[in-house]
Amino acid sequence: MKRSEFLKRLSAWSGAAAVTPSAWLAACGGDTGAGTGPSDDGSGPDGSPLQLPPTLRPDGLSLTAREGTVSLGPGQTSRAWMYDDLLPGPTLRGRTGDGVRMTLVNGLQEQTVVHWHGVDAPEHADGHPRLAVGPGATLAYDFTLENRAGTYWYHPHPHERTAIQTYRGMAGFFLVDDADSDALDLPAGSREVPLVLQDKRLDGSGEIVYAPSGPDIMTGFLGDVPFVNGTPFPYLPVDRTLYRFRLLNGSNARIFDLALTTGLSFVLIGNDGGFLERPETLQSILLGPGERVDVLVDFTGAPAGDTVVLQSRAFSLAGPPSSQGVAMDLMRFVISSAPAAPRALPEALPALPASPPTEGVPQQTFSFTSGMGRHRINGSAFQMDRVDARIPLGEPQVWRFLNSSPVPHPVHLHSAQFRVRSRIGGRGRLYPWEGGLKDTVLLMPFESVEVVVHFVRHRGLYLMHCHNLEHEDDGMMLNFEVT
Ligand SMILES: [Cu+2]
Repeated sequence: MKRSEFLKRLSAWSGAAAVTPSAWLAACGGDTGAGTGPSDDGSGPDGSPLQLPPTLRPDGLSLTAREGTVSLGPGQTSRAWMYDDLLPGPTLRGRTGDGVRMTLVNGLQEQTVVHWHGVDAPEHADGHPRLAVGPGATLAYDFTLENRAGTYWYHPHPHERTAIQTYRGMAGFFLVDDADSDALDLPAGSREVPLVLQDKRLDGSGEIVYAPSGPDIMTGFLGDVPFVNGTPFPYLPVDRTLYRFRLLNGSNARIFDLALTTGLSFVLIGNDGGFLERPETLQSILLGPGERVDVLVDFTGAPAGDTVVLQSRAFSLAGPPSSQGVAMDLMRFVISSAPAAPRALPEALPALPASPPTEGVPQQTFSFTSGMGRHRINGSAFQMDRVDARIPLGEPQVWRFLNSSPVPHPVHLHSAQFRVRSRIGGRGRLYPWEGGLKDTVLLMPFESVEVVVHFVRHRGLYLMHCHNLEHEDDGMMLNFEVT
């Protein structure tokens, strides 16, 4: 297909109310008349296969941040900022107790730093923006992996440049295993698939654009095109058996209400901080920026040749008009005709760490406001050297997050996982994916949540911020010190 033709189709697609597979396939030059399953001539599905980054042990590795060229679909390339020239970056995978020894090499034209999101890193290795290094410099990370098995990730965290660097492609998974996860004997190898969900805007020449307007900063920068592992609407051939998907919302601002077509459900087994108390079968999961879920999907009963679509369902949201909540088709699972052995679902999951006592513990309140287009916590914008909250090491506290605004705020804490205790206002309840341990909790407009925090490992300066990255860069972030 000629470049001009691609662009014409792409612009037609970007204006559509809902993002549909046929629209993407048309933009990519696929046959618009074709379905989303395998082609009649047996040459395979239309569009791009799901990309799977290599899995590496985070021990003695260097990670180079730089601009490169990436394929966004058949015949279409774009410039991106990436780790090791990959979008998403390499999947890091270690075990609890392992040493993490990584060197960040900054090949960008601006400063950067890596934050290991959800990982309990010591202060010097947490990726605070004051630790960012300039072009050509390197930054060494050396710490012990203390988290339980779970789905963590990594992304940049430089001052006021987190949004653009993450959006342009810098993000990857950081998976942790331990004896508990080994004992579960979950689907592995090609049947354990990390999926990072993102959205992007492409300009008239097919390049990824990042140029937020005032209204974009109010809502967060929303893309027209959903990407899974760096490709729009990819397909993954699957056998008729059980799969494990590690789902990460790596978008700047987009919230996904995930569901599967053809009546299939998710069996939720984990979230931000590892396994939940028990498996739970769900028809949909609402995932805000920064949040993760670990789910099993059983394709055993699916007819050979069938296509199952991972969708984000439409949802309505009060507040300023935007494309937040628009329906999107994210990717396809194409069911193989080869026989596969069925596998049982786990009946039980590893025990959660004991909860700290919360009776009579100190409380702190943090109010997230978005007045006049400025995003603030307790009325203040982030300042690098100001400490806004202190908490003694080992002391449990109840922290209350108030969203006093008409836009969602996914609130993220560095240093340690917390437990979500209650939600009032808005949806007024907690959801199964908000049990267990969390590092990011979604506050829809005018909701308040209470969380129990308990920092037991590391003293030092850490961050609390909104994980809507435009809000974060606008100053919706603060320093807290574990003393
Ligand atoms: Cu926010």
